[in-house]
Amino acid sequence: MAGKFKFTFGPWNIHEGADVFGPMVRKSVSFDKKLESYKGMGFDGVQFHDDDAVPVLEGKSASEIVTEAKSLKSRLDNLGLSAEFVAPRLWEDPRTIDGGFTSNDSKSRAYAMERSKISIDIANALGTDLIVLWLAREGTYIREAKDSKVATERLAEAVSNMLDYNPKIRISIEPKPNEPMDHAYLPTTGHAIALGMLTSDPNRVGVVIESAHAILAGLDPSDEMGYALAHKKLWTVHLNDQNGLKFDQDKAFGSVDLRRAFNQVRILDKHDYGQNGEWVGLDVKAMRTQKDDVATKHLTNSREIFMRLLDISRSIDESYIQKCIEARDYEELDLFIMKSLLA
Ligand code: XLS
Ligand code: MG
Repeated sequence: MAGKFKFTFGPWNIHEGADVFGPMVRKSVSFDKKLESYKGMGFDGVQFHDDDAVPVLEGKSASEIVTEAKSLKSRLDNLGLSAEFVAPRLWEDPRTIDGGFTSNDSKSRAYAMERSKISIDIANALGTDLIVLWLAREGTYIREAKDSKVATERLAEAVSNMLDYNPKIRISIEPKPNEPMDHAYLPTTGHAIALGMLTSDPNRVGVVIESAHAILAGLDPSDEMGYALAHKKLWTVHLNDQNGLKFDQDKAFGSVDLRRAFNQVRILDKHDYGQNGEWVGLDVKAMRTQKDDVATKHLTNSREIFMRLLDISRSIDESYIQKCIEARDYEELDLFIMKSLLA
């Protein structure tokens, strides 16, 4: 238990505070200013959507896109930052109203595929082999709208096409059970890993586990992580927190349930997460009430909580835990963990 962790977040995690019920409440921070803030806050890597890296993809040729991505790569190099992954943003275009890969319209499916290939080119130019697929609209509002067997086959085919397009990339699927859809096709870690088995190269398909998404599925994020670790499929994480079954809150890590956060840190540390270059990614939103000059505290707080929980986990009396387990005295273990968190 002595590994070192390195952290990332995406530029969308510094935001203006708009929500579905109201407009922006903070000034926009330029992309360059955001990048300049990473190191000072203790972050060494950046997560990207395709159009975070190359804004306004529409109308640009493939070579223009790659040139722009390469110039971003040198800016990252100058700042001492690495790109962690690139994710195609498949949920905002009018062509993906009914989903991308699982759309009933073949033109939409073709668009989703083209856009995903562009993301791969961008990742390549940014020097990362990791593609994240958060499949926002791959699901339904009503059961009868799509055929779930066909949809699953279409997802597998799309992932295979991406793998075949570039033999070096790895794809981490980010499961989420709902929102924006009523039901999403890849709701859990198990679904994501199993989908990988239907593709042309299962070895290159893994998962990213977002704490809030697991909680929304009624699952414990640390157990989901353990499941993925056992399959050697946990290639990145999106840590945050979530207060029960409601909209996806992306709260600061540990801010709702410290013990749940503790167990995520613990399972990662116990099984040497990071030894193969995996990053600790955050996906957190600032509260809308936060003023401009203090609108990055959710990021630094999340990182601080991770490090403090790591300290607790590493200094805890493991032999006492073992004793409780041997005696099958889980009440005693329960209190011991709570006291350790209170200390
Ligand atoms: C949204 C997702 C998104 C992905 C990247 O809920 O978490 O942020 O991580 O597309
Ligand atoms: Mg996420």
